[in-house]
Amino acid sequence: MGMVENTIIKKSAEKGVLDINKIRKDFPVLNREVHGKKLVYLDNAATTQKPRAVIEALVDYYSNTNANVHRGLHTLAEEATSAFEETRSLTAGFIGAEEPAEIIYTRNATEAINLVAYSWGRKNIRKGDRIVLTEMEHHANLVPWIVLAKETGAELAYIPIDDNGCLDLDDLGNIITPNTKLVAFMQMSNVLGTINPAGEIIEKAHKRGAITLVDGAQSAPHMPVDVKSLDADFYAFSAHKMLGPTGVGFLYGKREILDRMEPFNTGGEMINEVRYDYADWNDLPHKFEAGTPNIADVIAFKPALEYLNNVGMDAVREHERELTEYALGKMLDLGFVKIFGPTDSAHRGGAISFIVDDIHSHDMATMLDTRGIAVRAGHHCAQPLMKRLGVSSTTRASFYIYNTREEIDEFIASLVEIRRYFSNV
Ligand code: 7TS
Repeated sequence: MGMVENTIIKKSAEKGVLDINKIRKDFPVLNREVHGKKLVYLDNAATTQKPRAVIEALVDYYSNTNANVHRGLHTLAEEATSAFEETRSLTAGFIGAEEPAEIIYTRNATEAINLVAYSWGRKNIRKGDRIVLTEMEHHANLVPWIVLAKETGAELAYIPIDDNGCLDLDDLGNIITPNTKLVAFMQMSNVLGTINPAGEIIEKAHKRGAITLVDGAQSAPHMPVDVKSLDADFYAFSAHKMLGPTGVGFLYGKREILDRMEPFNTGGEMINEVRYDYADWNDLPHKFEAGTPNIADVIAFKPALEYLNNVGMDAVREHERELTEYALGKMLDLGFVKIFGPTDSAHRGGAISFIVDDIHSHDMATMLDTRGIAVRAGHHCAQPLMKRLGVSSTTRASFYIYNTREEIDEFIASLVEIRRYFSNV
């Protein structure tokens, strides 16, 4: 990573892939206490914490640059524009896009998926067409298609999950029918942790002539991703789940598809020529970026990507795999924890959904919080999946590069105490 010295990856003789103590020093929030206890942040699937470099980039931008992009000819505007576009190039490289213009800035992964549903979907999906999703989708990759299907008269079909929380692909050839226009699915589940075989699904979809959209909100932050070798047509993800600021998301799309699409929002910045009765569109990526974008947060995402590149996504994945294996082993050993999703760390990421006896997930999360442990409880924006699993909610612990085995030990000890507390009441 150019000038950034790579001291984060440990030498192979040492235990663990990453020098976690060094990493933890880069995240100011990890020093704080919650209810008098040291924070144990296990809600990374919701959003991750930010390294100092990201926080400083925000302050630096507003302190020293702050100008609108792509329109000014003064020094500040030129600096802002070039930093804004540098993030785009780095993002393109991070996911293996052919060129930066294939990366569209959005507010989040949700907006990226909606962009496809509106701009591509409303032009290409007709009555009788099929949209294939999976039973494990987040509402972000579900509701836009439910709305589109309702508007157009298209039908929705779902790739089922098996009892292990993995996609059952046995019947994929029949689910992706010749009238299927779109196959949209998550690469990694925010609830089950499952890593789906994206390449295989994309290949099957393409054989039927369907377009594919990969919801990478949980995968891009946690494993190496290469959209070109996947051959994904669209790929959506969010900066805030990968060390970056909130308010920035990305839609990757193949140029030949994006070029044929109509804009999503219209107004300034996205036009080529406007007359009182006419408008045509700017080139990619600006065609899809109407109005003043989230300049500061885009610029502050660059150090987040540099941080991940410096650690290396293979090392990120391996650290989380080890941590997940450790946590799953300990949780299963307790004998009273029901885990949803695969228990083999090779096929899953670090989001672990669970329930303990009949303790409500909200009670569990509240009790963990009193011990300084942050987890999420609820339906995790996957209500149909909850129904499929036969529960109304789960508690979820999810890991990232700064989490340690000691934190998992504290989490496990807390589960034991909380269960004892509730069974005594
Ligand atoms: N897709 C998946 C798989 C997600 O996990 C999320 C957010 C989104 C899309 C939407 O991302 P956004 O940045 O547009 O909001 N998932 C979660 C979660 O699991 N807990 O909080 C947010």
